[in-house]
Amino acid sequence: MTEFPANSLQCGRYRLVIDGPAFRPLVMGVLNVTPDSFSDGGRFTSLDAAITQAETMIESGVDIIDIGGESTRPGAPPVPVEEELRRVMPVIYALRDAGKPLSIDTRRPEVMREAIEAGADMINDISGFRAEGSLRLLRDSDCALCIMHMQGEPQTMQQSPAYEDVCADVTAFLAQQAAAAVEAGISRQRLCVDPGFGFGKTLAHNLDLLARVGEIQQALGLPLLAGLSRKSMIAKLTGKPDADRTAGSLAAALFAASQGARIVRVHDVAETVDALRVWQAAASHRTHETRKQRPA
Ligand code: 7PJ
Repeated sequence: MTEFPANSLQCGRYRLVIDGPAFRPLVMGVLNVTPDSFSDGGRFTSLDAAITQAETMIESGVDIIDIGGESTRPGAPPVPVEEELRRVMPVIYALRDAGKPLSIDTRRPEVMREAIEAGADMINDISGFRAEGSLRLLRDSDCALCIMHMQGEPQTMQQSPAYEDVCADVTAFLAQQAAAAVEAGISRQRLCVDPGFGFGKTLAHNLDLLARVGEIQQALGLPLLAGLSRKSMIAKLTGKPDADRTAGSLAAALFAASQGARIVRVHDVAETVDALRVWQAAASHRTHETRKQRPA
């Protein structure tokens, strides 16, 4: 397994183990907060729905809850900052004592600031903290930062993604933003990186990156988070665009974990936790057997 300078990720109120004998890949569960909706009869708010979903994730063994109030799917229209805050903040207040690290999926410094003040443990930024002032405002907290690579902007990023060398380009961007974070006074122990599957990438780009997750992580010396769950690449590979993407997403998560990814970001938490447990029992048993046969 890759050796890191540190075997933990500083994540607000938590220190997450990301290496060493006690390590197992961490599962980040996606909690999308949609605008309030009214169902027949009673009032069914998005806050109630989000809390229920978070409770289910916790029972299923989630390690980090990733709260997002801005849809960043390809082609999605932008959400005003006030609306993003209105969606996300009540969920942070409702879940901050739930016993799990809370990550906030946002690109906006205003949302980052309020989320950190309310007790968020991690900021997950699909734009890799390119917004002016975002790194500076996080300096004095101890939250984790997930630096993700995205080419272009969500509305247009899938129109014609192009790279000289996708793995080299993505690695260079992540290294540059990690250096900018350190320059801004943020310890490397608070950083993780993400190649940003599906964010300005063709299927071929995504497969190149997935195959080289281990190399990218090694080159940066930072824990890598892989978000493959329900992405369009899964539908493209199965050839069933409208079908359930769970099985394909599980295969992708296990492959990323087998390449050394430290965190997987998923929608299907219970299924992913089970799959990782089985994979890891077999993988660590094999390592153990190999050590017995060939003493160091
Ligand atoms: C990702 C994300 C991802 C990280 C989204 C979706 C689109 N954050 N936020 N990595 N994807 N770090 O879930 O399909 O891949 S939103």
